[in-house]
Amino acid sequence: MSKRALFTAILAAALNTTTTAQPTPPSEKPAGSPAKAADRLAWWREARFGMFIHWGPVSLRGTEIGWSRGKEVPTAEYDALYKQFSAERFDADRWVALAKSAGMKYIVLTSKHHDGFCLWDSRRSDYNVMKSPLHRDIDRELSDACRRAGIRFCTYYSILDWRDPNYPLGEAPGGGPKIKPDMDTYVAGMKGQLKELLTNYGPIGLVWFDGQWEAPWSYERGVDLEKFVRSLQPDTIINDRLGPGKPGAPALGDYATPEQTIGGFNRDRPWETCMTICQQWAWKPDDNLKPLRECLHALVRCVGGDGNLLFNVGPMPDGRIEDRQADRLREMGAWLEKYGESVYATRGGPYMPGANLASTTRGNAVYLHVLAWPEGGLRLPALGAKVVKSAVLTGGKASVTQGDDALLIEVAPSERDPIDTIIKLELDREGLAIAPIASEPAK
Ligand code: JFZ
Repeated sequence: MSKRALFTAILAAALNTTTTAQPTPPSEKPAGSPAKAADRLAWWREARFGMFIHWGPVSLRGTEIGWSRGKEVPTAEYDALYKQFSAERFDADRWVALAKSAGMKYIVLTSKHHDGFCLWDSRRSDYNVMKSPLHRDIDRELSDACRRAGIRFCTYYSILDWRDPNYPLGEAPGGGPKIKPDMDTYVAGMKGQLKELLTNYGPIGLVWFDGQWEAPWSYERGVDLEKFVRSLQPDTIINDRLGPGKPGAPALGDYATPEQTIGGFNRDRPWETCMTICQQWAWKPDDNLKPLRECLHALVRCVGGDGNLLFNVGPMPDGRIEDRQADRLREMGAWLEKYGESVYATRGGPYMPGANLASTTRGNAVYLHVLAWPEGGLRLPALGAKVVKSAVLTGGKASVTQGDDALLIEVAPSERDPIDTIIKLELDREGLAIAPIASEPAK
């Protein structure tokens, strides 16, 4: 071997890459190709955990954002709330610091929800935060704070707008019928707003569309919108709520968005569950807060299914996030601080999530998250790989018995973790090379 080849080999080993498998340069990957999508999605897949924020003048009432307009809150009243929206205690750095201490890697802000209120300084609508006593560009402050902290800033944008006079459904500003709505004019305005969001606030990690299900919208408009977003930020990720599905046509967007439920195991189509830490998306006084166990199980079940969790908080009208919600998030962060190796940058499987178990894998390691212990220990179908080493990350020792058809895992009751006993198995091969296995024993 020449000196140069030897040097290259050592460097490659140090970087843990091979000299043969060169990734295709981005320029050679056609836009819209699966390889391009995989590149785009890489950071997000590793991140696994993000913060969703639903906020706006409606928090003054404590009712649901968008949906309570013209229902619990009469339309004229709802539309006038922005005049009292002062949020004196809004502090972007505090929100971002909280997300960070929760172990979250990205933040998705409701820049515009179904009620049409814009949290940024939009030239395309007077119904925006600069017209409130708050008078601060929330997207600006939050995106800047995110950049400082190394968190990806992302935006939620509702395709439907029940207040906009040009959008054909909903009620006119202040209530009553809309006089001459026009969808093409509306879409032009929407693109104008998206152009503001996608050019004035730095790189946007992802665009979380919503409100795509009403009749004025269509699959074709979704295709056009996806192209438009990519023309402005080719590397941004886009969720699937870009439009209604169309039989036989390709799915829109980069990933699926199960809501308030854990997505099913899927290693092909990326997905992200969005879920509230309480029950309502926007802040509601004394809303039911999920216990820590439920929060962590949601996270672990998502990751075990090869998905992400976008966990939602609703800040209060004064701009602060409730202490009890913040405490819960920090508890999750403390847990991730200890056991993050079994979550971040892992893939779901090889065991698919079941009643008692979720599992994740990275390299030759497989992490078993035991969420409940069956009588007589955990009895799983065989892995089809040899376990060469085991450890219990949450403390104690596991006995691992490898049979031809079954893998038996036992941890003494006193050493089981009440929330999640995490057992790390080292295999004789890569966990991802193993085809997904049902986690219930074969009958
Ligand atoms: C949507 C929003 O409507 C909701 O406010 C929140 O932002 C969530 C993340 O996404 O969820 C929906 C969408 C559609 C219906 C209900 C909730 N629907 O058609 O009944």
